[in-house]
Order: sequence, then structure tokens, then C-alpha cells
Amino acid sequence: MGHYKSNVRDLEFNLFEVLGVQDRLGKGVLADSDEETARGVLSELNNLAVGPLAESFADADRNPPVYDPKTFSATLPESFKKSYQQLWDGEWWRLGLPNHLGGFGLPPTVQWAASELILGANPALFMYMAGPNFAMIVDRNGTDEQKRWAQFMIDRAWGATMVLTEPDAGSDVGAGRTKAIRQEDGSWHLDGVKRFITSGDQDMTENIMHLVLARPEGQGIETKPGTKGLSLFLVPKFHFDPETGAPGERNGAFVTNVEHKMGIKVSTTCELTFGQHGTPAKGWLLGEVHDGIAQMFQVIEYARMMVGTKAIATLSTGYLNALEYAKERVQGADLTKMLDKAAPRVTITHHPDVRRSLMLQKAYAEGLRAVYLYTASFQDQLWTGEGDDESRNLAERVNDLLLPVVKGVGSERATEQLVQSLQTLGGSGFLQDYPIEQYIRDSKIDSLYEGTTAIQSMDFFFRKIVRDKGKALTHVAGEITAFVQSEAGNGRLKNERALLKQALDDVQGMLGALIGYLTASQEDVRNTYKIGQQTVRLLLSAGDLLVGWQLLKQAEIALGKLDGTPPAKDVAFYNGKVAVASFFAKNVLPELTARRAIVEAADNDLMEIDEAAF
Ligand code: ST9
Ligand code: FAD
Repeated sequence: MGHYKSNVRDLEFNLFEVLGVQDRLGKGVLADSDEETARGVLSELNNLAVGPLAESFADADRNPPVYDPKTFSATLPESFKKSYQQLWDGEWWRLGLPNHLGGFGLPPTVQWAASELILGANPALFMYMAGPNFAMIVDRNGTDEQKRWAQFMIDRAWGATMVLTEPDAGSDVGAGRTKAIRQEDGSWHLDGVKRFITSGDQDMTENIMHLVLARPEGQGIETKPGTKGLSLFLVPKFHFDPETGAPGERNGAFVTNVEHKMGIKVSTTCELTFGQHGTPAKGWLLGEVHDGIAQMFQVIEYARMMVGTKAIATLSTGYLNALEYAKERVQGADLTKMLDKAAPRVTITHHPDVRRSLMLQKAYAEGLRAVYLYTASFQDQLWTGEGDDESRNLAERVNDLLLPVVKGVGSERATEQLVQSLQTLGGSGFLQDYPIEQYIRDSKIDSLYEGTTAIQSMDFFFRKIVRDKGKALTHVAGEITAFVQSEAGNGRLKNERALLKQALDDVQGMLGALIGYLTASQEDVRNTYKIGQQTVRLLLSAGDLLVGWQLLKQAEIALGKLDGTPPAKDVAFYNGKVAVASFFAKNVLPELTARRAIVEAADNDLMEIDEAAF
């Protein structure tokens, strides 16, 4: 067996028993799919994921890409290339595409559920498959000619990158200085150095399309500072025949270094230099409009969802590996027999602390899965276009609100809980004989790239709540309130619903305090620092609230099933749903009350401390 332990049963539970995705299928743009198609996709992709995709996971970590500075090129390990070829040949890149570009006609919920399987088995494979997805954005924003290029990107299986970061422009993308100079033929010459570019080079595709943010001449950092002075350029690795897409001369965008990293080593992280090696780096302005940051955010939104799902996928397989080990590892006697030195030895699943840790891992793995699929259910409405303008507008806002939770909370809790998965294996967890140490190394990046957790938390508060005037938040809070006030569980989840109500009050209390500091900042701007100290706490608390709510919603459905006559194989699954929801409500949600007290009592002492005292 390979390293990857998927959880298709839970994916199907979310899609068909909780979200009722099947009701959307068979209509409009989803006319050609039904529940059976969706289940078939998950089952077929799962076979590929646990087998051929997972197969190169460890080998590609131990034998990472090799960079040749003479040719500016990176060579990937053969085992990984074999996995990639199988993924590509299975045409799984069609998953995320709309019908007119050759998509499978499945909604985002099913797309993301399926993506979890690739991201859990071997996440770098997914990232190298960015070509068709980025082509979709080129197609959406591009000129007629660029729409043809988008089709080349798909038909000819090109790679693609998103190119924002520079040595002095990380979180602060608007500090980027890479220049673009207009040429007589309508193209642009780029000049500058970008760093940390994922998939910047590889030897698996005939071409790579770089989507690059640069500052057009006349919009220098002095005249138009910040992100609004950036435009988005399409810069191919090789020039190509405009009729056929066949690659020709080398363009002047060269990978000048590949980083040595802690994890996700097979995913190349490249320094990309434009126009500094004797060949001009020619680019074309996307859509011929200077709207770079907004266009790039279409890519970023997709990538943030991907990073959150990747983290959650890894946590899930980490938990399931830990669970399998714990069920077999015999160590020590039952705690109630601790004084009896001759007592029978038991598997470690008998120890209260191991149970506590496993149940917490399960709670975050399954609760966060529910959160990302709940988020995707709003993307479903945008995908199908159903409903009136008002409801589509709300769906967009709610999706925007939840993205920093999926990305920020997903990545933070995944890395935190994966450390617990390793702990479950004791010293064995530290060995490379088991996959968990690699899971930890490979998933740590998720809280860093695509905007660090601090950036996610500020996006959540300032943009997704304050600037939205709380519209999306009110919708979600309304759904939680309706659940709290319902008879969910028919009396059996009463205590848990009360704990959820308290958690909702606590998060609202935190928000109230932060809004108070924001109002006070009009009098004394230093009150903004109080907000800055607390936004990560708010984001993580909102995440816990959502996890707690989703788990309880699932428990309600599970109790309903148990009241009937579920198939014998499902009884333990449903019992697990009730147990994990109750555990999380009793063991985690009460912590929010203390966190609220901290937010309400915030002061600026921290900001007064002299740097030398740190
Ligand atoms: C990176 C890549 O890290 C990591 C891995 C990539 C892997 C690629 C592969 C992808 C997978 C594909 C696979 C497909 C496989 C297919 C399989 C099938 C399914 N939402 O607040 P302001 C915009 S890349 C939307 O003033 P500042 C908006 O236009 C590097 N838009 O910001 C706004 O204008 P307005 C990632 C937003 O102070 C404008 O920006 N780096 C949002 O100027 C200005 O907004 C980062 O993520 C939003 N949430 O700049 C940087 N926010 O207000 C992180 C802003 O008029 N830093 N806009 O609407 C930030 O995000 C900063 O907050 C900042 C600040 C740069 C935005
Ligand atoms: P900094 O911005 O210097 O941040 C350092 C610390 O300060 C962080 O903890 C951060 O949270 C904090 N901080 C910074 N500003 C603020 C603030 N205003 N308020 C509060 N805290 C703040 N980029 C691309 O363009 N394309 C890619 O494909 C890509 N892939 C990557 C792959 C890898 C493996 C890595 C490591 C990075 C990749 N990146 C990519 C870059 C990545 O998006 C950045 O590393 C990330 O945005 C953070 O920028 P930075 O590293 O410069 O950190």
C-alpha cells in the first residue's frame, strides 16, 4: 500500500448527504452529469490517487529536481514524471474547466472533492497541471487572439505559472519593480527579477505560459505606487506559431535558480529573470487592459482555495495513517489497571490521551473538509448562474468571506494537527519509514504562500467583513442561528447546540470589540494596532465556529440515518460523526470565551515595547 489514505466515504457524505449536490446536476451547464457520474469520477480518481499518483511521493522528495545553470533548466525525477503522465493521460485536467473549454460539466463542489484526492496523494502534481486552469483565466480576460493561445495552453498541455513575488515584494506585492516597456509591434519587453515562482521550469511540457505582474513604463513606482500600478502580461517560455501553437525560438525569461527547501521539494521554486541574458523577454498585455492586480486575483482566489484544500487533504491522510498505527501499536496497560504490573498490554487507542488527540485530528480533518466544501457550494451557484442577481451577488460575497478561512485556518490547523498525527506514532513518527514527517514538511508552506496567515486574517476582517458591511457574515451567522434554534438532533444535541450558541456569541463579541477599535481609530489612529494584534485570533476563532457548526450539522444528519436502518457498513461512520461533533463542541468551542476576553481587553502595551527589549 502507498502512503495515501483517502476518505471517499466522507467526500460522498458531504456532497450527497449534507449539501445535496445531486439536485443541481442534470440541468443547465451541468446537464450531462448526474450523481452516478460524480460518484464515478471520485471512485476512478481515487484508484489513480492511492496507486500511481501516490507512488512517486516519497521518491520525488528524496530525489528532488536538479537545476542546470548552464541551460537555465530544471530536470524532474523520472518517478514523478511517470505519475504526472498518468494524471494527464486520464484527462483529469478537464475537471476544473467550463464546458466550452472541454470541461467534464461538473460543479466546483465535485471538482474540489476530486481535487482533494490528487492534493492528498501528491500535491505537486496538481500544481504542475495549472496550464488548463490558468488558460481559463486567459480565455475569460484575453483578446480574441489570446483566447486562441488559451486553447493552445489546453490542447498542447502547457505548464503555467503565476508570477508576482520579487525579493523586496512578498506580502507587499505592490512594491514590485519589474518593468514592461511597450514595443512598436504591440508587445512589451519585461525587465526584472522575480523569485519563488512555483513550476517556473520543468521538463514535462513543451512550453510554459508565465502570467506576470509588471509595471508598465509610465506607471513607475513613484507615479503610480502600489498594486494599482501593475499590469498582467503573458510571457511564454518559447515563442510559438500563432496558427498551430508549435514552439519556436526561446523567449528571454530564464530560470536563474531553483531553491533548496524544507518540503514539497519536487515542486520547483524558481528565480525567474526577465530580459537580462541577451534575449528580450517579450510579453503581451492580458486583454490589452491595465487591470493587472484584479486579473491576477482571479488566479489567486483559485490558488488560495487550492492551498487550503491541499492542507486539509494532507491532514486527513495524516490522521488516517496515525489511526491505523494506533489501532495496532500495543503499549502499556489500561489506565485503570496502572498499579497492576501484570495487567494485559493494550493497543494505544485505549489510552485517554491518544483518544483525545485522534479525535481532535478527526475533528479538524473532517470539519475543515466540510468547510471547504460548504464554501465550494457557493461557487456552484456562480458556476451554474442559477438564481437572481441578488442571490448570485450574495453567493460571491460569502465565497469571498470564506476563502481566507479555508486557506488561513485550513493551513494553520493542518500543520498544528499533523504534528499531533506524528506524535501518535511516537518515535516511529520521526522516521522516514512513515509519511508523516514528509506531510509536515510538505504542508508547512501552506500557511506561507498565497498570502501568509496574517495577510489572510487582515483580508478577512478589513475587506471581507468591514468593507462588505457585514453582508456575507450576516448570512452565515443567520444560518448558524437557525441551526442553534432548530430541534436538530431531536433533543440529542441540545447541550452541543447551546455550546455552539455561546461560540457564535463569542465570535460576535470579538468582532464587536474590533469594530469598536476601528471606530476609535478615527480619534486616535493607534487603535488600529489593537486590531492588528487580534485579527489572526479572530480568523482562527471564526474557523473553530464554522468547524463546530459543520460537524454538528453532520451529526444531525447522521442521527437521522441511525434512526432508520442504515447499511451495517455505515453504522460506525455515522456514530463517528455524532461522536466527533460532540467532542469538538465540548472540548474546543468553550475556548472561544477566553479568546473573546483577550480581544475585549486588548491594549497597545505590546506596541510600546522598545525593539531592543524583544
Ligand atoms: C503564490 C503561489 O504564492 C503559490 C503556489 C501556486 C501554485 C500554482 C498552481 C495553482 C493550481 C492550479 C492547478 C490546477 C489543476 C486543475 C485540476 C482540476 C480541478 N480578493 O487591499 P488592496 C485586489 S503566488 C480579490 O488595496 P494592496 C483588488 O483588485 C503569490 N481581490 O491591496 C483590489 O482593488 P479594489 C501570492 C483582491 O494594499 C486590489 O487588489 N502572493 C483581494 O494594494 C488592491 O487591494 C500573495 O497572495 C481579495 N481578497 O496590496 C500576496 N485583495 O480594492 C499576499 C485585494 O479596488 N498579499 N484584491 O477592489 C496580499 O494579498 C496583500 O493583501 C495585497 C495588498 C498584495 C493584496
Ligand atoms: P514577507 O512578506 O517578508 O513576510 C514575512 C513575515 O512578516 C510573515 O510572517 C508575514 O505574515 C509578516 N508580514 C508581512 N507583511 C505584513 C503586514 N502588512 N502585516 C502583518 N504581517 C506582515 N510567489 C509567486 O509570485 N508565485 C509563486 O508561484 C510562488 N510560489 C512560492 C513557492 C514557495 C515554496 C514559496 C516559499 C513562496 C512562493 N511564492 C510565490 C512567494 C510567496 O507567495 C511569498 O513568500 C509570500 O507571499 C510571503 O512573502 P515573503 O516571503 O516575502 O514574506
